[in-house]
Amino acid sequence: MTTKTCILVGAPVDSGKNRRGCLMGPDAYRTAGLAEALSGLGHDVRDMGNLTPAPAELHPDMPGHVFAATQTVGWTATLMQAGEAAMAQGLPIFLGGDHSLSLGSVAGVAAHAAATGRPQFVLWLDAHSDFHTPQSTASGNLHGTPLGYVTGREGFHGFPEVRHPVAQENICILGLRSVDMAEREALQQSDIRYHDMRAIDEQGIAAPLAAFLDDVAAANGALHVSLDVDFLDPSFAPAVGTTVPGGATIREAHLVMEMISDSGLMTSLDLVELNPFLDDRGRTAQVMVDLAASALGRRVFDRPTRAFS
Ligand code: 5AB
Ligand code: MN
Ligand code: MN
Ligand code: MN
Repeated sequence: MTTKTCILVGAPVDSGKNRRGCLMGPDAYRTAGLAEALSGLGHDVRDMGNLTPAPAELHPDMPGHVFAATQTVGWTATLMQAGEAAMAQGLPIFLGGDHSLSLGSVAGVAAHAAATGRPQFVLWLDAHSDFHTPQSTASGNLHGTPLGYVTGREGFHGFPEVRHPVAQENICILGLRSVDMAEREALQQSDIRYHDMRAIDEQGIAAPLAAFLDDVAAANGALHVSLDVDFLDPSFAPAVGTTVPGGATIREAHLVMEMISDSGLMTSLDLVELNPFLDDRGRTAQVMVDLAASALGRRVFDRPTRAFS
């Protein structure tokens, strides 16, 4: 695979839900050796350090049950700008931080794609669909809203305008096993493609992913991959606030990343929802670093293995 310039963008966002700890995520990835793993694969790695949220104000129409909206508005403005700028320099890897960081990261990379005349595609690896609006969320946690925001759903009062919404048909969600009723209705009426864990059990994970990657390639699209820790089964990735049993196995997750790498299509990546406060001797941080390495070319063999004769 070709060598990339990987831009590490530290985004210690912790405002997307009220359980604290995701702010330690960027440093946990650094401690687990993300930069060294990627430079060991031949990539040029630049660590931009950690961002801080822009000052923001609360909009009077933001529903009162929404948690820490002002801070997430500030993060969204910061990340939108940083994401668009980083795309001009290489392949940004957003080190979360909770999933509310993707309101900004995805909107930012989509603005860059629009400026270069390419359609933006998004692969969402998650137990949840994160398609709420501030009105539909019952928990009030904005980490459940990024796909709602970047597709241009209404009700994000006070947030930066989404000038280049991602087309619903350009989004594929894999790993679903916890979808709220309001999201389920909205998703079923949308053109987003989604594959729950039952479909993956029945058909495997490679077929739906290959079909999606073919479409990205045919459209010469830019591909953003958003990896939520809870996509993975909590038995080997416990460091997340929203564990849901029955997630992707370690091999399913690596296969996804290896296929992404083989496709050569990925243009940006989020590593989100890691809560190091809940980890077990760093094992979840290490799994996420290993998965990022697989997405960027790590292989056991550099050619197909031969059968014994
Ligand atoms: B995550 C839930 N749907 O809205 C909600 O971890 C969970 O970024 C959202 O995928 C989980 O609070 C957000 C119940
Ligand atoms: Mn998520
Ligand atoms: Mn999730
Ligand atoms: Mn979560």
